Amino acid sequence: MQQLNLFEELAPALPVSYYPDFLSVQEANELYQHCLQLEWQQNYIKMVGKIIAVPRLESIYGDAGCDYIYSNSVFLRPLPWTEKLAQLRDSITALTGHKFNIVIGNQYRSGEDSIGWHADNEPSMGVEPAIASVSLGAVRKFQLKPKQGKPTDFWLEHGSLLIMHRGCQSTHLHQLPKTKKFVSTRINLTFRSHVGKTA
Ligand SMILES: O=C(O)CCC(=O)C(=O)O
Repeated sequence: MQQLNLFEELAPALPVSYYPDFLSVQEANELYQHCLQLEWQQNYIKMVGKIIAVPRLESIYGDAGCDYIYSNSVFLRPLPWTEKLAQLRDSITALTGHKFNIVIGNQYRSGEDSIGWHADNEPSMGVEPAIASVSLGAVRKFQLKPKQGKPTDFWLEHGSLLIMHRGCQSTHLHQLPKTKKFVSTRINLTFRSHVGKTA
C-alpha cells in the first residue's frame, strides 16, 4: 500500500504516518454509512465552573472493562465491537503491528464542530501509546504542532489512516479546528489501547 507521508515532506520531525488510500472508496463509503448508525452521544465537560457541551458527538466501542475518562469529566463505557469496527481494528493491526482494544468515534456535524488543542495522554492508554485515526466523510483540516512550536496543517481524506506514533502525545498537540466554510459531516475513528487504569 502506498504511504504518502506529507508530514515528512513538510516537517521531517513529525511523529506521524499518513495512508491516504487505506480504504477503497467503496469500503470507505460503506463504513461511513455503518458509522452513521452507531450510538452517538452528546457529552458535557466541566470548565471554569461551567458545564459545556462537547462540540461534536462521540461514541465508544471496545472490549468490556475498558472504560475511558477524559478531561476529568467525560466517562465513556464501551459498547461491544460491531463486526465492521472489529475488522477495521484488525486490518490496522495487520498494517502497523499495534493492538487496540477501544475505538472512540467523533462525529463533526458541520464546520462548527471541532476538537481543540490537546494530547491524548490519559493514563488508561499506557505509556507513550500509538493511536490510529481513520477519517470518513468530509475532508477537514487537522493540525499538529510541537508543544512549543508552530502548527503544520494537514487535510484528512475520506478513507485515510493517520498513525500518531509512540511518543507523539508527549511531544506534540493536535486539533481539528472549526471552519466557517460549508462542510458536511465527518466521522473520525480513533483506535486506542487500554491498559487497565481508568484515571
Ligand atoms: O477528528 C480528528 O481527526 C481528531 C480526533 C482527536 O483528536 C481525538 O479524538 O483525540
